Amino acid sequence: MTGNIINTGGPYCDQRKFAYKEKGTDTWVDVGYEQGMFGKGLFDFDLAELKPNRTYEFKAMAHNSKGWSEGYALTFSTLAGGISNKGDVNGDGKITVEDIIKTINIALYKDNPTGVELASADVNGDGQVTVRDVVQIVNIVLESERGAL
Ligand SMILES: [Ca+2]
Ligand SMILES: [Ca+2]
Repeated sequence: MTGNIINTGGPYCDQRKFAYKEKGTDTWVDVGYEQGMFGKGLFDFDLAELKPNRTYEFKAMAHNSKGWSEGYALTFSTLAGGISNKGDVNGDGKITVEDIIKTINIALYKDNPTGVELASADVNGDGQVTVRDVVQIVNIVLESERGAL
């Protein structure tokens, strides 16, 4: 999250923070609270421990002797499942023929994948899901089956 103090309205700001909430809820949670002497400029804060596959709203807030002022609320979404795992497209912890089928469907636009599924299916990391990724996942599956024999 990045906020920008554009105009302090006179005195320096002495406090600044962000507030965020899950979209559709009413309770703003304060994070990244700082005290000090702040003029104009950017400030930011890395938010951790968000739930996957949710939409959040956040706003930047700054305080001076005239009180709190806040920016427009912006929204962002978290990805489903969190971290991608190359080749494990369906996220069950194993790379199997099901992941091959899912990758083929993504490559053929027969599947409407989430961001994490897309990232997991893009095994060679070229930013798109194509037959090349399918081939790599097939090789991973074949190798793991060979190793199991
Ligand atoms: Ca899998
Ligand atoms: Ca790719």
